[in-house]
Amino acid sequence: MSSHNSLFKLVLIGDSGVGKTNLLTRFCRNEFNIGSKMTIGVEFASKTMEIDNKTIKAQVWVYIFSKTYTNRKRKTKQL
Ligand SMILES: Nc1nc2c(ncn2[C@@H]2O[C@H](COP(=O)(O)OP(=O)(O)OP(=O)(O)O)[C@@H](O)[C@H]2O)c(=O)[nH]1
Ligand SMILES: [Mg+2]
Repeated sequence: MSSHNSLFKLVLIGDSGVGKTNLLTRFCRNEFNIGSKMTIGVEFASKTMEIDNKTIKAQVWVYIFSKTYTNRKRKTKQL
């Protein structure tokens, strides 16, 4: 038997440095890292919640949308 009633798969797509990884860690682990490194490849995490007596599982995937290492470097300089 499945451990959950519903499974949602979420995909976060966006330019480098916009905050995808921190959105994932905040949602799944309630963590924020001001000095997070650029993600290489794909990231994945999941979270299980009880809503209206149902077990809901969310799987979150992070993909890098563009080639923009430059964007990340530009944003880092602005901080
Ligand atoms: N102040 C502030 N900084 C944030 C927020 N979200 C992310 N950051 C910072 O912005 C930078 C980039 O965040 P990441 O979550 O690593 O961004 P990313 O989209 O995963 O970047 P890539 O892995 O390069 O694609 C990091 O220094 C974070 O600490 C936010 O909500 N507020
Ligand atoms: Mg990232």
